[in-house]
Amino acid sequence: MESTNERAYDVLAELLSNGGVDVAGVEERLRSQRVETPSWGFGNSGTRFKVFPQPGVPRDPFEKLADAAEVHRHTGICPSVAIHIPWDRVDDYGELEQYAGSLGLRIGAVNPNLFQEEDYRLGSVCNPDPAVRRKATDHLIECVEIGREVGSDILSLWFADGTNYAGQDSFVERRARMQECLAEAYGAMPESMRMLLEYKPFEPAFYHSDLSDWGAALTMCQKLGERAEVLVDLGHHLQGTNIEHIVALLLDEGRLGGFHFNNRKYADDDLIVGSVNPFELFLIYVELAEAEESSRIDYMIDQAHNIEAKIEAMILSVTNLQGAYAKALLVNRTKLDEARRSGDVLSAHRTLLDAYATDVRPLCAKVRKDIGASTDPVSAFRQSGYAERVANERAEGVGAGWG
Ligand code: LRH
Ligand code: MN
Repeated sequence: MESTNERAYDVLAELLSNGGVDVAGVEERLRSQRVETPSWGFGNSGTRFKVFPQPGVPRDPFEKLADAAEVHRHTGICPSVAIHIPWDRVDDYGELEQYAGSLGLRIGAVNPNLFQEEDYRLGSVCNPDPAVRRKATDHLIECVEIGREVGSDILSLWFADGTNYAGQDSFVERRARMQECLAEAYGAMPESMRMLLEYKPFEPAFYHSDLSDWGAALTMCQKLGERAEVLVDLGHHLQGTNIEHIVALLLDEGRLGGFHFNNRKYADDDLIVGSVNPFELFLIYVELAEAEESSRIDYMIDQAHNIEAKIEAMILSVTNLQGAYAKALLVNRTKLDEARRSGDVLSAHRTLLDAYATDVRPLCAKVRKDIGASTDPVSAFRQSGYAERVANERAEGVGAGWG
């Protein structure tokens, strides 16, 4: 007896193929979608006002990997986990990599942390004090070594560096200091490793940030070398910024290295991706779907689940990304190109709206089933009792967090 989902899928597949969509091709790309989860998204996090600890939060990097494996089990497309150093520092990184392998995972991007030590009050790689820059560069090189040990080929860099008052320091001298430090770290990377530079307009710096926007990051990458690319964190844009345009531009420059997916209503809110502006996420995937076959892009989530259940939030985030990608793959490119060429403004716009308005849930459910994952991941996770089980197992000790 066909389930409702299966019947819904059959109706949708027929509708799409009658509309000229290569349904098998779309499903193949959905099966090969990959999203990397952040180890720190499973730990306690909050705002400057309060961190609300949650029961069952992992107490060490191994338990973070166990939770990430649960996300992969239900979604089928999250086989790698980004780590953050020192939050995920362990005595034996080989053991951590082994454990990840035993869970069907691998360690993804390695994120150094140059924003939580007193020495970095006036910056890390941009600090006026050469001794502080030396310390910061040594940490970057330490993370390159950790990358070698865990089999990672991504060094993912974000700098809190900036100033709080006009006149505090020289923009250009800080930029030269950063380039010198990053060039040394770049030189320490094995040929297989890429360096991702993540920009952010403000916070914790409130007058200027040294890597403030895509232009600052792109031009720094061009100075460093071919294996330096830009990372776009969706929360790192001023209100009114057209992020999909930036994505298209970086793709055209061949320097779009990766994403930190999340969503915001105001600033760097780190909310669940697609929870505030799902249409924007769709438009970003419309640009990616067209160009991604020619470039390697690392899709990562970077969120802080301050009040909501963390594993479920991660699973919901991944299903939102699967949905956005599926809708973007349904755009009738021939019709779009025709409308654009003939200046038919609204026909071009409605071609996107048609794809966006398609309920792709039966398609995503079928694809997840085909790759051995859950048709309805959030419900399956809730029914698994995993959250209750780990809350009991992890009752002792302290949940991991940002410090
Ligand atoms: C900075 C940022 C960066 C991380 C941190 C957890 O806002 O987006 O990517 O290192 O969050
Ligand atoms: Mn980020």
